[in-house]
Amino acid sequence: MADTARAWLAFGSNLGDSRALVARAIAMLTETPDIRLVARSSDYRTAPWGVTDQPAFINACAAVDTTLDPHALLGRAHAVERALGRDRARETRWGPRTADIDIIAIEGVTLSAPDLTLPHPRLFERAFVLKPLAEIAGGLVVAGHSVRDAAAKIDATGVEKLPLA
Ligand code: PH2
Ligand code: MG
Ligand code: MG
Repeated sequence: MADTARAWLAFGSNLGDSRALVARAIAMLTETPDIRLVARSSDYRTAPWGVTDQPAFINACAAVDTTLDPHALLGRAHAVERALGRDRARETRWGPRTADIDIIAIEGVTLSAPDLTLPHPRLFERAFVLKPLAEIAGGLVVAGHSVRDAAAKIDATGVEKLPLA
């Protein structure tokens, strides 16, 4: 059997029915045998970061176990984004999108490729990732930093945990 690694993923949407799109993205990505859903956070409504003049996002995080290598996992994530209406050719950096799936970290992997850096280089700047991630992986240590501690310290203004839909 192929090796299995734990991976932590961040999901976001701020176009269309964003809560449904995030749920759909998690379901589509994990309905294949080589990516198994381990845990999923609550949804969060979050103020836009980076480009602030755009609608609020829905964000969530998930933990998965996968036999895929990092680039194969990224390819699956991009395919799900496309299936949910995302068109990378027509969007701006940090701008509005129907579905965004970011790989935050993969157990035992550090990687610096043109299309993928692991762990995610902006994790510790982003309350919209740290808060949901701490809910499902508080004990996780990324690049020597505890996710739980970082989530407790970061300014989380505009990050609101939502009740189950
Ligand atoms: N994603 C971005 C840019 N800004 N802001 C929030 N709150 N949540 C996001 O997921 C997000 C963002 C680009 O991927
Ligand atoms: Mg992305
Ligand atoms: Mg993103």
